[in-house]
Amino acid sequence: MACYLITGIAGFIGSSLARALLSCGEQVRGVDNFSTGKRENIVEILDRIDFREADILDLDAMHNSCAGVDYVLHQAAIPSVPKSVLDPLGSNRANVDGTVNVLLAARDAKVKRVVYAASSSAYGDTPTLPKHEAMNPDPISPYAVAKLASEHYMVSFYRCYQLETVSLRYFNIFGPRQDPSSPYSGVLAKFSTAMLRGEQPTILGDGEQSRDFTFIDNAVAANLLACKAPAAQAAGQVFNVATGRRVTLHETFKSLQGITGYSGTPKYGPERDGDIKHSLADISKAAAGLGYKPTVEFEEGLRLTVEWYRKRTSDL
Ligand code: UD2
Repeated sequence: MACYLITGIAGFIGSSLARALLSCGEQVRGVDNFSTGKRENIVEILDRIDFREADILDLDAMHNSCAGVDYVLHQAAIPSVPKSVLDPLGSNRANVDGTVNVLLAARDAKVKRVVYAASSSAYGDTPTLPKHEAMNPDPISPYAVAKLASEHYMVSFYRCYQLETVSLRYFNIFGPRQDPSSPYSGVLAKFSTAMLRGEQPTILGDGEQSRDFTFIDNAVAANLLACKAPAAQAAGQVFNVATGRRVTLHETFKSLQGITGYSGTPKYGPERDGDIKHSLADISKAAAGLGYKPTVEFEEGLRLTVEWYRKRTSDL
């Protein structure tokens, strides 16, 4: 049994990782400051995890949290492009300074490996598709810059201190427990819940933008593989975590009409500042280096997600 520290454990991805690790019989410790995470995401597992309410900006708390840990899964972040455009300093603090704290604490505690939640936003709006890891990054939003800076810190800590680090560039992860209620929530959480309530979702832009939407179980599997992959293949490396297929918002809206039964039309609003037009991953590096293979395709993931929200529509 290994001990895992999950930063951002009360978030959508952090709490999903915790559940998966518990079901494998692993020991789970977690930190969260509830800035975007929610207590309800971990309430059912609180008696089985070592939870500490703490901010990753608190270096002492990070040192305490890393003591005796084998693997750190660093998910804590302020994950939003538009929020970072409004508050670049706040984004930088959480997404860069916070990461450096986690790395320092992990280095000092001699953890075996740190796996980091990087972002596909690092690629920016370069026209080449699919995006592969050897391409030059070209971030647009402050969020994308911060996520890329933290990736560089991951590599730096491997080179300077031999702390094994792996960055996973998540491509629009979605699924149960993703918060639909904030103005900065992911589009699938917002669309699914709006359409279940019979409300019009808002498409920002022309609806022809596309994403490699990736169901949560695939991201969870990638993290577990990234902990165990041989260092020669994984340490100091960056990997795309995606499905290798993209869908437009219009296509997504149509799929959701079928699943939710919503028969109305969408509204349209202005394109967001810092938005990316098309995003699609080449996942061959993760396949070769980590043994990663997506197991849940987009439509199936969408069905599972809507089912989960449907059971909770009364609370939405
Ligand atoms: C970026 C990253 C993603 C992750 C995420 C964290 C890219 C390609 N992806 O996601 O990997 O790091 O940031 O937040 O950079 N939209 C609407 N209506 C809405 C909400 C959104 O039309 O109500 C549009 C939005 O303008 C965008 C698309 O939906 O074109 C996806 O938006 P999102 O906020 O779900 O995710 P995105 O792509 O900014």
